[in-house]
Amino acid sequence: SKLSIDILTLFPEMFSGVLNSSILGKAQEKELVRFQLINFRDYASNKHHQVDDYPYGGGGGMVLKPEPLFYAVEDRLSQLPAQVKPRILLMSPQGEPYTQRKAEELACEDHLMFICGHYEGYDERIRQYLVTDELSIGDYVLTGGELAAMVIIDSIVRLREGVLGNESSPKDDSFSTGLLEYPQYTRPADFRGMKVPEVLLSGHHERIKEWRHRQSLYRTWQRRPDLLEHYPLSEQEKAWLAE
Ligand code: 6GU
Repeated sequence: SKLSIDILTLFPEMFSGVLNSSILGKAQEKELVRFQLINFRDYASNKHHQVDDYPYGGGGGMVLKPEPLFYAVEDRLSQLPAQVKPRILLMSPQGEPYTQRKAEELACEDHLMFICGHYEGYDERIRQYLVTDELSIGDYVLTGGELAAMVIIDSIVRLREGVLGNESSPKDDSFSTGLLEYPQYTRPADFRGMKVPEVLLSGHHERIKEWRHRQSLYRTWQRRPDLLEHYPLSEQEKAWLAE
């Protein structure tokens, strides 16, 4: 079935390239997903279409006013059947760290609403009374939530049935297997003396499978030891890492 995604932003033009290209563009053509871009400046009650204001109590920066976002969300909800209760996702560096697990959870929904702020903070009442999930894509600061929303949307849409070809199954994704991916090679077998590992040319499917698993494990141990804390190692796997 179709996933509806509404995106509330002051910069809808930022999304056109990402949503209309490649896999996401194809997913729209196949009617597996639809995107609705909403400029919440259109809902500013103020005659200057003002969406932000100075913080009460002073201090630097500006704060997004509640009215434009509440009115934009309420207008959109009024267009939907009453039983539809979309998750309302706020993009913010103060949010819950976004993970593959969260992507899998959100990919089960049929309607999502993203709220993207830019430069500034959100009036706390937006979090308290409007939003269901506040999400961060990592410990660094972006100028706005738009790039974060694009990252999250991409990770959700690719999990929907029919979006990816059979070539790439979400079941094989690093964070679903719990390990990083193994090294891959294609032709030529020898490029300027840089050779493809012998085992991959051997045709021994059992040996290839074992080599790949060892590579995944070793790479995870070297680069992301934190991932192994939740991965129960077999005696064989412990022995490989000890070598
Ligand atoms: Cl969701 N928004 C912004 N502005 N910065 C971020 C972020 C989100 N996640 C990490 N940094």
